[in-house]
Amino acid sequence: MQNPTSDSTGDPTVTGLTSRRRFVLELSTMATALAACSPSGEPHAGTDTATGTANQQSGRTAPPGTPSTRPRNADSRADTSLHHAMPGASTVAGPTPANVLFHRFDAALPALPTQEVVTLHFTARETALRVRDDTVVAAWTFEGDIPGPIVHVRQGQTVEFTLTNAGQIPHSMDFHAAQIDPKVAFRSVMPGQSITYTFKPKFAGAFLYHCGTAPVLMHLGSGMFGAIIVDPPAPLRRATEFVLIQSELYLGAAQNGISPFDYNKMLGTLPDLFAFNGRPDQYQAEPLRARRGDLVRFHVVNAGPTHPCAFHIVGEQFDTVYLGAPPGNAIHGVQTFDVPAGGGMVFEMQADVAGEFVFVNHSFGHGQKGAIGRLVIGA
Ligand SMILES: [Cu+2]
Repeated sequence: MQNPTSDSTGDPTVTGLTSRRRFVLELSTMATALAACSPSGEPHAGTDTATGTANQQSGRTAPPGTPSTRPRNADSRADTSLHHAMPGASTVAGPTPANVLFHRFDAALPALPTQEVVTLHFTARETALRVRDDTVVAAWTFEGDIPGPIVHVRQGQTVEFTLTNAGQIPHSMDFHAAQIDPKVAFRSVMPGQSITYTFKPKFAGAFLYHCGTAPVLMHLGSGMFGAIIVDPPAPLRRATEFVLIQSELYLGAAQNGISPFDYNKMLGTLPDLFAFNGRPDQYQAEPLRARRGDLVRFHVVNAGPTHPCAFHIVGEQFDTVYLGAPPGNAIHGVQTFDVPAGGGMVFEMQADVAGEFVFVNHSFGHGQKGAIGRLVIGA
């Protein structure tokens, strides 16, 4: 197996590049390192159905836009930028925008499965997705949506995860709830192939998952993220529970009605839009609902890829914010708390007062761009 590191330094196909191109390559290498951001604890053996296929040793350089014939790396450095022209923007080969209907993303926390081994099988695919009435994006997705499915497990359960890549480029899966060898488990999966690995969440909390294929910024910024909510062994107080995943949208000029996610804009870190659960303002249009007297629990995860989320509810205070590993690390009487990019925290409020409450990223330029919604407390 070729040492993937050598690709970014000594590969003759990389020589003679412009300084800007070289910067992008260096950035993608750095992004790959950032993909392995879970601490490496006790290693679990990842099993990979993607190894040992044709093209394994060809070593040829594919022209831009065609499948790579380079050796497959044993980690997530099976890099879309080292062997192809860097995709400046996301692309899809899906249906025309007229066929892409808007659907609201359900923010309710799904029920907890009861079995000891929770089996998940996600498919990565690139597809057109309508995120507003007037905006269809070229989305890179898990299970065809932004965000991917909300996963809910309990500490002590084992997650057996399989990723099948039905897309056109390599993808991978990095669970922040896992402590696992990222070079094995989080490595890229080639189109048409699959990878399976297992992990047992060590801590309760609200965790991000995302594609870790380099450049991570591009894959994360094009929609490949979601949340895994891990309950502690002893359940928290009964509550009405929601999951909100903040993300940023950096859009290029629409072509044939589809707006690509723009890599250079992502590098510029000035988003066009923000969203909770993939769609700007969707919970303004149709609010979340709870009843007076409920404990309302928000699992707030920030996919970024770059900016924090200053989570706040107008007219309310958080009785408790769990900074990590609930029920530990609790602070009380909180007005606003930042959830960093790549992080997740659990917010609780007692719905003593009926009314309409706006939840918002109180970095208001970002709230105004779509990270805002309504919570209606009925009588
Ligand atoms: Cu990906």
